[in-house]
Amino acid sequence: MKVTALAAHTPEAVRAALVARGWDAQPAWFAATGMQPLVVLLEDISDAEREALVHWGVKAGADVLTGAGWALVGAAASRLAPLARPDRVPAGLERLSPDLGRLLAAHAEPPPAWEIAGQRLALDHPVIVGIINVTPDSFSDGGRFVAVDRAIAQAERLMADGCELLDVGGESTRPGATPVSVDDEIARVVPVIEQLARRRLGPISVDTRKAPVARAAIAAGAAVVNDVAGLAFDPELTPVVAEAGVGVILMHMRGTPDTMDSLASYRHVAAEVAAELGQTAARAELGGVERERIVVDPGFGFAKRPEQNFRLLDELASVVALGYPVAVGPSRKRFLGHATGRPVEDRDRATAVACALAWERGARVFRVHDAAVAREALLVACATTSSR
Ligand code: PMM
Repeated sequence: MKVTALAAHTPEAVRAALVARGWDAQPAWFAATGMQPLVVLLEDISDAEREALVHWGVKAGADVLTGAGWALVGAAASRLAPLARPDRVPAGLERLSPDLGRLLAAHAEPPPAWEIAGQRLALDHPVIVGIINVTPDSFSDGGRFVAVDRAIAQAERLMADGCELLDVGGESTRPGATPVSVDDEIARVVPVIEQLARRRLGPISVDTRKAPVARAAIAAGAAVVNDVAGLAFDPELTPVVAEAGVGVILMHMRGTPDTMDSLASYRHVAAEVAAELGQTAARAELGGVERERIVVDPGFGFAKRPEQNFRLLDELASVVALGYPVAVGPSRKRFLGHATGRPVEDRDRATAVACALAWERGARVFRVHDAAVAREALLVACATTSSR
């Protein structure tokens, strides 16, 4: 007899073993994803539901750990599947089916594309978003044309380095940054977006929390709104996004850039961020934003301490399981400096590694300052995980 351990973190190992033994590709893939172990945390459950779960777990051969109001269920996806089917779910566990069904569907078939205004971005490879910050100092020193020219040069470099989206922002969201008025923010971003659109550089995203800025940016040619506040800062922004049919990045944070550092308190950061982002996305859908246009982002550095950012990165699967494409923006952030000791201007290699780790855990969209080095890391990560 010969015994070989197969990699359990990816269905590719089982798929390859089956295909090597004559299985067809598709059934091999379904069997492989079915065999993959999943762990699901259930909260706000009743005593009767706990009891029903324990009974089911014994029969199904699943691990069930429970306490007052919660249960952790660990089993292969194929064993959990009956719980997600209204016709097969055991009595007393009916309440579980809809959410578990969504989770299993996201696991088996992640979103293939992201719909932005006028185009769809395929997600079978890393989508790199280049950052164009239209910084205030460009205004004090020389006026708008200097800023626009610099932004165009940066955009040309980012596109040449493989970006598929350019994210233009006119408001710093760092803690303690001076607030920018709507008029100033529009005056910063709109001339840049107009010039990018005129030169067919893009598609373009606008990094803003404010409806009037988004409206002006969309009129100038933006196809995506990237909101670090997840549409919670300006109630008028949801209808703007919904009516324009643009793509949207909903980022997780707590409070505002001024208050967020005091709100970085979590018992289990990945589970809480995923739950809060799930609510944010559900609110956006209720407000009329189409599901296919939504990307969620865990918001590295926003209301998170360094060690919390690393936990969140490692446990990104909780956010991926929401079923929306996931974007990450670790670029040059403080937590990377915390691990490497490097200053902000020397964190692009660390950024690239964080992007590769995030890809492997299911992220598909990567917001970076230096696209060339991130792209190399992501090409290696993508080639490693996409053997089919
Ligand atoms: N980070 C910053 C700004 N905008 N948008 C998204 N979607 N995700 C992020 O992580 C994010 C963002 C702050 O970083 P910067 O000041 O270096 O642009």
